[in-house]
Parts: sequence; C-alpha cells; structure tokens
Amino acid sequence: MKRVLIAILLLAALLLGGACQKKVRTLYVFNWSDYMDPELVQEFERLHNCRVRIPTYDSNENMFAKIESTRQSFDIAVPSGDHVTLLAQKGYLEPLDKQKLGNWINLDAKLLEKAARFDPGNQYAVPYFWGLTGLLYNKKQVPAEVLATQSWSILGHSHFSGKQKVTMLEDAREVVGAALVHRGYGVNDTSPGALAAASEILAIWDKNITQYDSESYKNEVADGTTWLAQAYNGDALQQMELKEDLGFFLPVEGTSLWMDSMVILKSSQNKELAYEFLNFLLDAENARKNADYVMYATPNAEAYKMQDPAFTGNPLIYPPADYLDKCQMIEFLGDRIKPLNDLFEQIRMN
Ligand code: SPD
Repeated sequence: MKRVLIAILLLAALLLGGACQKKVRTLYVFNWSDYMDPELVQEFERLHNCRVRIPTYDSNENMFAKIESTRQSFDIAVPSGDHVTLLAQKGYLEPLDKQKLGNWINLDAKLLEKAARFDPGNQYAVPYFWGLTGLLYNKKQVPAEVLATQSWSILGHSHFSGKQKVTMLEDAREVVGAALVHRGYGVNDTSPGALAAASEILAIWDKNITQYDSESYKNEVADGTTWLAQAYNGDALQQMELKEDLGFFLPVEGTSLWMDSMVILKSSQNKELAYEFLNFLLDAENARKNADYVMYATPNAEAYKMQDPAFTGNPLIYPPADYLDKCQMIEFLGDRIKPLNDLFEQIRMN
C-alpha cells in the first residue's frame, strides 16, 4: 500500500512539474547579415524570456527562394521593397495588426508614404532601414587620380585591367541598375534601348570584375584582396569604422535607393512574439541604437531626432536632397524583371 502511495505521489510530482515547465519560445528572424545590433537582440531575449535566432542571407533572391522552398518556418523576414510586393502577392505575408504595434507612431509619415508604393496601405511591411549603393575602395590600392571622376565608370578603369581586383554585388537590380544610371536611364527602365545600353557598359566593366558577390567583399576590401567593390552604404561604413584605409563614395550620376522592411510571415508559429519584437525595434531609443550600430538611415522619425549629428550629418548615410533627386527607388517590376535578370545572368556567366 505504502509503495503504491509513493508511486502515485511521484507520478503526480512528475506531471505537475511538466505542466509548470514552460517551453522557451524561439523567434526566427531571417535577416541580412550585419543588420541588427546584437545587444538589442539579447535585451529582447532577456525581457521576454525567449530565444531569438537570426539566420542570414545576402540577397533578396536567396531569401525568397528559401522562404518558397524550405519547410523551416521563419517568423520574420526583412525584404527590400520590391520583394515585399512579391511576397505579398504570393500570399506569404501576415497583414499587420497595428493595434499590436504601439510604436508604429514613431515612423516617419513621409517615408511611410514612400513605402506604400511597394506596400499599398502599409498593410504588411514595417520600414526598417533605407539605403543607397555605391563604391567601396581601399585607399592603398586605388590612387586619387583613378577616383577623381567619382563616377560608376571607374569600374572599367584601366588601373584594374587584368588585376582581378574588382567586385560587384550579386544582385541583378543593383548591377544592371548601376549601368542604367551611368547611361542616363532610371533603375527601373527595362525598355530594350535602356537594357542594350546597360549591356554595352556591363560588358566593359565585366572585364575587370572578378566576382559578383554581396558578402565576402566586406572583409576582402579591408584586407586588400579586393581593391574596389560595389557596396551597400551601411556595410561599407561599418568596414570603414574598422579600417582607416577604406573609402566609399556615392557616384555622381546617382544610384539606386531601397528600403528594407520587417514582415511577419503567414507561416509564423510565434506571431505574438513577432509583434513584440517589431514593436521593440520600433521603440525610439532601440531604433536609434540599432541605426547607430548598422550605419543605415532610419525611417523612425523619433530615433532620427535622437541620433548624434555624426550620423545625421553624414552625407553617405543621409545624402542631401539634391543628390537624392538623382536616385530612384528600386521598384517591383513584375514580368518586366525577366529581360533584366537575363542580362545579369548573361554577363555573370560570361
Ligand atoms: N547588410 C545589410 C544589407 C542590406 C541591403 N539591403 C538590400 C538592398 C537591395 N537592393
């Protein structure tokens, strides 16, 4: 009898213990690399007693392919504007419940209007950062006379001939976009004339290009393996903080503009936690801290007000209006993307 009683008590203790033991939730944030202050992530984990995992990608195309093909379910992703439209059209995104985003109010109304061009009604996307694409170089390897024009044309400069020291991004919109802008077209122009002009110039640049890559150039320009690389501005500035031999410019002709946003995926298993995370990042002080860390431009108006002039006055992060007038936001092209992608593949595979 006594043994039976002990067994019952043990069983009850086990069952009660199991019920009280709450499973630690894990939030999966599928993000670009070097695109979030890790201290903020730790702070969120501490506040919400959860884990945040951040698998990374280096292009919108890779992010999209992974979301389409993988069974792994991410809670949040960070697509650029054109890919927000694509993901929304495919039905992969959760419409935002703004009631759960008290800090939405911190976002800049003018930038929300711009975001509405790729996300009508600001239904799905929480603007995260915006940026521009330019050229990162190693001052020891690229003399001032080569840099003098501050133009995209230096990609084809004879200084680099036969050296295998130049890279461009693994990003069709950025590569073809740079050639389009250099030839006086807009980044979203896919007319046969515009693409023919881009093709002509890309064939010249390609003679100097050793690889189309969006990740390894960051360290390689710093260590001198690469001398000149097409680069996203914040990534370039992060490297420049670490190494003084580096320089970066936004080409005189203009460049592409883009805005990356946080979206909640319909397949998310942790939607409530995902909302908490987005709201946490929208908090003015957290958004300021994040912007200082990644060195991209914040769409959070309250965070912008709190940023040091060392950031807000840096024309490589927040360029002046007359420069922005020469730039165009990368837009969703629908079926018009095909000839542009074909051109990029043809150049890349050459
Ligand atoms: N390391 C963060 C890179 C962010 C790049 N944004 C996407 C730009 C797409 N044209």
